[in-house]
Amino acid sequence: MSRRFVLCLTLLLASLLPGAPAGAVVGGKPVPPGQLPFVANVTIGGSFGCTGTLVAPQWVLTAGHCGSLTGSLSEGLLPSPAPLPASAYALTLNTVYASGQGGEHHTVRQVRVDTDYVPTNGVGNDVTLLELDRPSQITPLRIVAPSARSSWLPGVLSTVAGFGTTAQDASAPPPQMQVARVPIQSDAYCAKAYPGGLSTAVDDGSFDARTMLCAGYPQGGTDTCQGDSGGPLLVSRPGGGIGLVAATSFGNGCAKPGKPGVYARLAEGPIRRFVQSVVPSALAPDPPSGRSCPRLPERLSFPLRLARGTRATRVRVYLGARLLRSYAGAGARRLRAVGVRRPHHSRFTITIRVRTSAHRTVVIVDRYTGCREVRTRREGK
Ligand code: 4AZ
Repeated sequence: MSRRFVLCLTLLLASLLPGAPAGAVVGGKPVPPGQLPFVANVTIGGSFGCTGTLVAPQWVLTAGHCGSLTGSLSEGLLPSPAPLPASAYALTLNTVYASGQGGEHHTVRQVRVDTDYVPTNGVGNDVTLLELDRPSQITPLRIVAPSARSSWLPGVLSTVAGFGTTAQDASAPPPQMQVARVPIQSDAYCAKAYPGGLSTAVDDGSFDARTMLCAGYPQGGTDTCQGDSGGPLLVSRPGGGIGLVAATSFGNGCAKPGKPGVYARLAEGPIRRFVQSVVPSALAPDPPSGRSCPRLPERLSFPLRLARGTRATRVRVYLGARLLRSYAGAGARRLRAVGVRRPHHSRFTITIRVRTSAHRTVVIVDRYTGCREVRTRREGK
């Protein structure tokens, strides 16, 4: 479906009808064997270090401070894109056990730290891509498409996982990968929690919404912790399945009240562009292409771009005459399009009814899959 169509639908949105209002990990639980096979246990210099995610057959994404030769501001060091030697790494996929038992073992061929992982960006741009010695047999987990933005808005309950410690003062990580669920918080909340300057050692670090998001309960209790760095923050995708949205980055301690975990924002902004430049296949396409349309009468939908916080459940949409003709044929006379959002669902189902002298045409548009289907029925039978 054309972008212009979506744009026009959105721009020509004539009325918004107000509808119904509208621990690795601390506080988590062990991941059952066989689950989250794409989560990597990354060891650096032979000792437990970081977590990562397989984002392409031969690439694991981890934190910038897990790849930078010069370390991070949070350690009182100066971040830089100068990488640690590839030979320092070993990593394991497809096992929940820290021992690596039963897993797929890899060495690393190349280390690519985000080119903007520099002191002027504070603790931001905290991403490294590790090229593996050979392609993995595991299905990678890709970074979600920007059009799926509704899946990582504040309030969404995300899933975090990693091989890190289950308490802030733990001396060693647990024997099994941990998983927990934490709500994504608003940028304003995150900025208030991390108002500081450049160094987390001094003042908690400062939140930069361009390259970070944060997640956690206001009362604390559940969080990522030391060794989880680089590991995934996952959400359910609107089209089904799970997607990678962010990577564990830093925090003031672990699971403290008012100190949410901070995550590198992968799915949009500067970090997305960095990943695109090195491993384009790590990004889910926007919208997914090459899929055939679901069979009618399945309901299709697409997300309308509405101002944040809008709680509309019904929108009325008008199309210009030219677009109308292009969708419904030369005889199209009248059009009504109504989008309906079910409560707590982020997507709108758009159904467009067109009357011609002899036909009633229903156009169903799905922004997410790029599908467009037209059904025409003769009036009067
Ligand atoms: C770390 O040191 C670390 N509570 C990771 C995440 C958090 C704190 C520390 C967030 O790897």
